[in-house]
Amino acid sequence: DFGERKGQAERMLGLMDVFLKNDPISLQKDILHHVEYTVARSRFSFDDFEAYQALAHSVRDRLIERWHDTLIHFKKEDPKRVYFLSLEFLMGRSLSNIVINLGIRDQFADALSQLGFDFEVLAEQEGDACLGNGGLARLSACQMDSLATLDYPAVGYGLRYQYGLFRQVIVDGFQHEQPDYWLNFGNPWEIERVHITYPVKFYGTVTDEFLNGEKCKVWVPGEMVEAVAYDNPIPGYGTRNTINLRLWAAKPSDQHDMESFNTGDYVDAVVNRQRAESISSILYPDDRSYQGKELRLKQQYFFVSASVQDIFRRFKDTHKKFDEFPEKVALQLNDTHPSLAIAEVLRVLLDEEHLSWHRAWDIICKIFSFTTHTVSPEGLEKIPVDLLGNLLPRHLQIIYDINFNFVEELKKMIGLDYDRLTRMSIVEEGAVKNIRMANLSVICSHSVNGVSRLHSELLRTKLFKDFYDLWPHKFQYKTNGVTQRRWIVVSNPSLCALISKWLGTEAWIRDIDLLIGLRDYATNAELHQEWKMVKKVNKIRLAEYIEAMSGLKVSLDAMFDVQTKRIHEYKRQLLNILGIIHRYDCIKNMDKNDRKKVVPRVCIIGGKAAPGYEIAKKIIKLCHVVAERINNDNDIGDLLKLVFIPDYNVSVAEMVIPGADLSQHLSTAGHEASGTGSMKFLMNGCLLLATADGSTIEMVEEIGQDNMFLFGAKAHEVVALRKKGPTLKVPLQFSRVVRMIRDGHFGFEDYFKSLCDKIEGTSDYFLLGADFMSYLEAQAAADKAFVDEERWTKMSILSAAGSGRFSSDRTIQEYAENTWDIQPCRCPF
Ligand code: Z2T
Repeated sequence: DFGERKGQAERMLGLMDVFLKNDPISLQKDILHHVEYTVARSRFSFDDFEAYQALAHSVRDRLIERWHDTLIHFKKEDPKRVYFLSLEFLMGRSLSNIVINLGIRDQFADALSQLGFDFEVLAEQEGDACLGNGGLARLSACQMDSLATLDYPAVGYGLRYQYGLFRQVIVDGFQHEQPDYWLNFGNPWEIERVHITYPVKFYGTVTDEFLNGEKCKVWVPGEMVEAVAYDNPIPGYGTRNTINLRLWAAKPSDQHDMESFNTGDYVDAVVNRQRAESISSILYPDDRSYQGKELRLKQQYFFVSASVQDIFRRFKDTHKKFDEFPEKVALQLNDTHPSLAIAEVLRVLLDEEHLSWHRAWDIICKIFSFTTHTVSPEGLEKIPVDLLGNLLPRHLQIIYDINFNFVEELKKMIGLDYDRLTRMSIVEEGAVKNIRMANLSVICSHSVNGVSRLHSELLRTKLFKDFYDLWPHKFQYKTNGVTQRRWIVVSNPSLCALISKWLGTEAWIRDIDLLIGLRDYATNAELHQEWKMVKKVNKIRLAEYIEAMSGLKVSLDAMFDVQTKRIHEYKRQLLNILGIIHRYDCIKNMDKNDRKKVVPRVCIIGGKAAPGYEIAKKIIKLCHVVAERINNDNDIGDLLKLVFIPDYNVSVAEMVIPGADLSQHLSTAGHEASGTGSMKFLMNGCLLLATADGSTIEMVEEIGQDNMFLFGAKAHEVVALRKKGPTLKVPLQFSRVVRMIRDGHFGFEDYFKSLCDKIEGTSDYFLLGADFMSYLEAQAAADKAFVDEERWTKMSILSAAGSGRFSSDRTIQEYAENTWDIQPCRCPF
């Protein structure tokens, strides 16, 4: 009876405060309440971790209020939504980010200090959520923050891995991988939705059947797994909007493998059921190689199928006609990893909603947009046809149908150019037949985005040239960005305060264009003083971390020179190490007087190597043996130090980046699709030493060539240089440092032989030799600038002032306007 329930609802409201209060007493009461009733500890004895848990739950309560209000508001308004599909989200810690976005950080800090706790100390109790590999995954996290802040009606979908990216431990200079069982200590930021579940089917056969006289396909699956939703509210800054990141976990389904219960052993059957959970158990740690593993394909389909069912359910709640689908739904594919969604949506429209191919295809062409993150053809994902046909027989048929129609159309347009038809086909013929997921994504999306201008150019002229010639209108780019909330406000509070003071407003936290206002003070002596102080504070924090971690004391007067990112040959950490050996060698050969002119450096390298990537692992070992030699050479002292920071992740980055003077981005031009680390350093007033690659090209345009240390061959020159190959002269300095490694100067010469072979002679694919002199010159220029403190500080201010374009707010606005066609939908306060 509605009348009665309404009466009850009113009574319930009367029992609750409309919203939780944020005054110091209420906050303290709430925290203590959670200590006693959630964490179940005595109010009189709880440690920092338990205090963190209670604090997190108090924050979570406030987060949930806004999240509910936002979801109700979206439901009422029913705007077109964007569904952001990504297999990886690298969230890091959440507490500080959430309280800052909710605007209640200081209130909580006050309440805690009255309870005798320090907010920062408790915030460090939180473990990182590492549900991703690197740039691509952190980009998803930054974009969620911007989607919420800009009030866009968005939903993120992903997988709730039980094991995140491995923890990197270094033993004797070698990388070892340890499992990251991150849920061990509970996760206060997720909301388990036991009733939001969908069945996901695998294997089986497809039969032809007749339904109302119409022929249709029926997929009889061989296995069924349940997807359970875990919701992660993502609050915007300066808005009530709090959007949802829904991550799926696999659970055994009641219908899973029914047979074994009737035929076999009951206990075995139950144990067998449990295997279903393995689908969402582990994140694959290779950031760009695809090994055609069945479990990975299962993960992809599992998350796609659950998300698509969820999207259809939401649509059908309020709509009857599928022709309205494109007016309400935009599906964003973060790389090809979720591209099975194309076949899945088609399958649902055809086999379950019984639309004609024509109508279903028309919908597909309007709803999907695809962003690719790679430059190399080898980086494009392929799935063996046998694997796909066995796991998802109906989807393979659908992909064949898409391809058949596409190739027929193509023939009409380009004639019988078989080479081109072969290149453009979704199916790759060969010893093993493969499905090319990138071709599928390009053919079925209305928009294909690159992640920087150069990247897009390379897509148009190389990777997807055939497609560009056919559909030039599809190809666009949205240069990546990062969120200033995480990368300045959370991670560099002193810089944040300084910027707000000089701009006279905190508005830049939502409106990054205001940052340019700092330019007016680029030579202001007072700002210079304060700017240097901020850097010093952050260098102290980093130096303390280094000492705690490795026992190494570093000088604060030295230039902190940082290269942190996944270890890859194309990112050329090896070039950095060779440069360091060269520097060491030079200092060794100097007399006392010359040594006085040397700019002291602390070189910091960090990053994980994919577990199976031998060369990358050797680079890590090389870094350690070189560090061992240099750091223990008393003759060198503070003039040069080399530190490898283990287990580089989001929270380590939050500490390292603000403390860097110089950061290095050394990818061979044309290989880094965008790069986002550089943007975080730039925002923090750190100078860049970089090649003209990915987004750095656009950074030069923003801050000017004079404020960066650019070096190396340009993308168009790289091709020509490679052709020269064996005739290329490499500088003596280069041969000399490589020889030092070969001759066992640092030990392990047998182990490093293959590494040296990779960069000498014709096999120097990434052109370390060709770029070496130019690299050393850029390094010398950086040294020169560093001794001129005033000039350096000015460059630093201009770097931060010019970083506005690299906010993910700008990226997301461009996507919303030019790709997804969605409008903000702001929840009233
Ligand atoms: C990744 O992080 C990136 C590209 C990939 O290609 C895979 C992964 Cl895991 C398949 C990076 C790019 O290397 C980097 O240039 C870019 O900034 C980042 O994605 C975000 O677009």
